[in-house]
Amino acid sequence: MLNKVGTCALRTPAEEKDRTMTAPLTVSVTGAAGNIGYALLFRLASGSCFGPDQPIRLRLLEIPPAMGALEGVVMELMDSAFPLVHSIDISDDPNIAFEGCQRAFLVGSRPRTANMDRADLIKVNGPIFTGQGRALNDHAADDLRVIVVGNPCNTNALIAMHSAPDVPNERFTAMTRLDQNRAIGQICGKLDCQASDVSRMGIWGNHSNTMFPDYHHARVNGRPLTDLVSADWLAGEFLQTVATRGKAIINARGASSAASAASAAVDHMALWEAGTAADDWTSMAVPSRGEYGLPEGLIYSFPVTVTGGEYSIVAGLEHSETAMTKLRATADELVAERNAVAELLG
Ligand code: NAX
Repeated sequence: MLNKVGTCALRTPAEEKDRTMTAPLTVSVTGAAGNIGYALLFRLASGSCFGPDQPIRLRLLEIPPAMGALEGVVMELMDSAFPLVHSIDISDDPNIAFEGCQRAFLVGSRPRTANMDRADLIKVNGPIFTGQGRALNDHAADDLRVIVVGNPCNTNALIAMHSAPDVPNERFTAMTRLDQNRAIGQICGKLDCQASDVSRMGIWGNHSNTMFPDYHHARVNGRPLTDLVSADWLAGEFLQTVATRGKAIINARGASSAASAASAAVDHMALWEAGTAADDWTSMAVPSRGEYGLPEGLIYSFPVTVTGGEYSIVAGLEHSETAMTKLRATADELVAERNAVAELLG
């Protein structure tokens, strides 16, 4: 059922004229009443992702028990009077929430509960992404771009991609930018530098503790990171901290990462839109085609550059045998996840 909650129209005539010059972008967010949704929606509405001149239409999806909470979130969005928010629609039907969708943030999924392992999580969440993939296939706009945040995000993106045969595969991506940002944060803490000093911090593989934050190619103010900190710290505490950061946040906060996850989703989509800086990369889990001798047909995180809204996997990087072993191990985990959902991949 479509529940049209509201359209903001708090503009001066001059603002209204400007607004009509840039067509609104239709942005769908699933799991919109959840923790990440609560942080993400206000960043999208304020222009952090698509820029200060880009109006948006928000189309928000939730499951029926969360529709009441979602109405509360929408009230707060309206109460924020964001000039860029053209309209807000909410629904519990993906066919409606993805109508005309140009940018999709697939955040909603079932959280892992006690006694549930990763394989169980994959099985309960898989069907959500077949349904949403089909709905995107049938109702989204031609210029659709998708980021999957809901875990296990790589494999959920793979399922959605397979369920949307009319959408080009490369439009389906999953989020590993949070892992990249976590790695950058650790480097800043160690070297007492700024995030903007760190470049080329690529994440490889699965968004799980098998992913590999590739410190060998990272730079700080143009210098190799490996020249600035010890190999022991990089191979030990650094990798361990990045891999277990989500758990550390749950232990400290009593709740999982939300604002940082929303911020990473904004970074992912904003860079896909605006492009990466000349000498920098961003990490995105994207369809693999056998790059670096890794298996084809996974949603695998690589460092990418982006120009004109198109991303390209960074080619020609050299990896040590130890690093290659890690790249293959995280690919093996993704292959196992793919095998576990084989019946959903048509
Ligand atoms: P919450 O449980 O707070 O919110 C999830 C929301 O999704 C709920 O409101 C729920 O009603 C909704 N939902 C469930 N099934 C749905 C469906 N079929 N359609 C639409 N909505 C549905 O979780 P939150 O903290 O917001 O996390 C969301 C997801 O992000 C989880 O799967 C989580 O594991 C994942 N994460 C992914 C990260 C990444 O880096 N890729 C990091 C952060 C986070 O752990």
